[in-house]
Order: sequence, then C-alpha cells, then structure tokens
Amino acid sequence: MILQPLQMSDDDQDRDGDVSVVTKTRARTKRPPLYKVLLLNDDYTPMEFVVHILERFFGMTHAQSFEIMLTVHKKGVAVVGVFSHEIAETKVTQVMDFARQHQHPLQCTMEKE
Ligand code: TYC
Repeated sequence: MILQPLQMSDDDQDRDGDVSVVTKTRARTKRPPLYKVLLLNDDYTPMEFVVHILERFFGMTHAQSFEIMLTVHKKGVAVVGVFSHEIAETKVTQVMDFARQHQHPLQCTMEKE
C-alpha cells in the first residue's frame, strides 16, 4: 500500500493554527511472482520416459519434448516451464510421483524466477 500525502493549501490551517494532513491510500495491484520448473539430468532415467513426462505434464509436442530432454541430458538441467507458485508446485509433485512410481531417480525442482 502506498500512502500519498495530498497537497495542502493555506485553508488547511484552522483558527488555532493547527495543520491537518490528508492522506489517501491507493491499492496497488502487484503481479504474483513466477517460478521456473527445472528438470535435472541423471544417468539412469530412460530418455523415452523423460520425453513422455514432458508430453504428459507440460503439454509439449513429441519433437519439443525430445529437444528439451536432450538439452537436460547434455547440459544437466533445463527450464521446462514458468508458472504461478501453486501450478509449479503441482507440476513438480506430478513429475516426482510419476518418476517414483516407475522407480526412476528423475529430479524436478522449482525456483523463483
Ligand atoms: N541421462 C539420461 C540417459 O542417458 C537421460 C535423461 C535426460 C535423464 C533428462 C534425466 O532429466 C533427464 N538415459
């Protein structure tokens, strides 16, 4: 919230010389912070499994998924999406649960943009 003093004219003094200051509050709308969802490389998770994850949970085409998977494989990490805190948390949970169910060590994390 920003408090903005308004301009005061001479008329703002009363008979005793007391001075009043008028303030008004202006509600500023702040955009919510965004979070990057990161996929990490490991030596064991099959490439096709990672491609499937990207298609299933991040709505990527097969070609996009394959490209991002290769980036993670070569560079160690890649951003797979940017979301609100709640959506990012959901994506991370979905990926981690699905990887665990299939007994792959795939790691997915989030960080503030
Ligand atoms: N490095 C894995 C392999 O060679 C493939 C892989 C890619 C694993 C991306 C995780 O996030 C990952 N089978």
